[in-house]
Amino acid sequence: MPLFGSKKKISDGLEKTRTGFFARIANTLTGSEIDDDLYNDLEEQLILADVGPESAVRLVDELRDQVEAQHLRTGQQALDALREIIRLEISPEADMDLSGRPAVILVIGVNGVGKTTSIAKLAHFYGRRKRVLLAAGDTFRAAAGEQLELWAQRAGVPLVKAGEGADPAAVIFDAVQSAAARGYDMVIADTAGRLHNKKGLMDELGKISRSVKKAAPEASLEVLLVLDAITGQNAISQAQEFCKAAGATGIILTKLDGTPKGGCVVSVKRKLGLPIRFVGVGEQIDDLIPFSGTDFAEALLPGLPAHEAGEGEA
Ligand SMILES: Nc1nc2c(ncn2[C@@H]2O[C@H](COP(=O)(O)OP(=O)(O)OP(=O)(O)O)[C@@H](O)[C@H]2O)c(=O)[nH]1
Ligand SMILES: [Mg+2]
Repeated sequence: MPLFGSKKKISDGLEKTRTGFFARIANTLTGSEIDDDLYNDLEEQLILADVGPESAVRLVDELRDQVEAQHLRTGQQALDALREIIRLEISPEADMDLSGRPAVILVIGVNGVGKTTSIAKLAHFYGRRKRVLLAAGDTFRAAAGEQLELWAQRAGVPLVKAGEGADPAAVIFDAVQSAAARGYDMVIADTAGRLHNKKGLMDELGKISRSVKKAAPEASLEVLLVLDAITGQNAISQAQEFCKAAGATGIILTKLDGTPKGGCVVSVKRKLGLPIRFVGVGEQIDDLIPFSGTDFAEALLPGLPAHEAGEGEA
């Protein structure tokens, strides 16, 4: 069955992952008897797909339990069970908090992971339904403001910007205050790239978060940490420190189109204790997908008809 809309976008964005390591996982399951060799192969392949060793062991243990408890006999049944295990593993427990007036989304992360591009995509995504204002909180890197200004124009969304070297907390304060006064629904704020071990820069993120509440007591705040899927498990290990220091509430996983090892999707939530909210699958303004556990589990390990259709392409 051909896929349409966002399902097609997910499937295309995950193409390298799906037709690479996860296709092998699906083939291993559907082509073998369920025995110890199969579980060992599966664990190895999950690790190769960058699911991470701990998650790989846990997924395989869980699968083994379910196969026994439910008396599953065929590889196809085991595949369906694994898809469901992955779905539960990655699904967010609740939606993002966008209840405030305005709803503020602060975007943070290390250098070059795709923060500014993701903000442009978020502006495009929310701008169709809400009144969105952007805040150019990266006052550190030369030309960062101009880069965001260009994206803001493309997304058709206004921008609050100050000169290079301005205090980012002040820029974001102004944006939130002006959004509240002018009836905007949402403020999406950029920040300069930083490493978690630079204490001064990490403290600055705390100051920015506090400035949001000061600017508008009715504001809600989501702090989305951007991770680059190409660096996969390494990015997740580094992010553990980052999350603690910066009070992140969710993850944007970018560049999933650029890696066959998209398995890190599976371990982000458990390892960081934070749900993935959006996934980047390209450099264009509409290459951002709101994260759904069901859709991603299905895209990684398609059910039988899509899988058979997919085999011809691989
Ligand atoms: N293929 C692909 N490229 C992406 C994606 N997201 C961002 N990029 C590219 O990654 C590069 C860096 O993106 P930026 O948005 O400037 O990253 P940043 O985190 O704001 O960088 P700094 O502000 O320098 O810290 C650009 O070339 C983007 O086009 C994605 O989902 N897929
Ligand atoms: Mg940037």
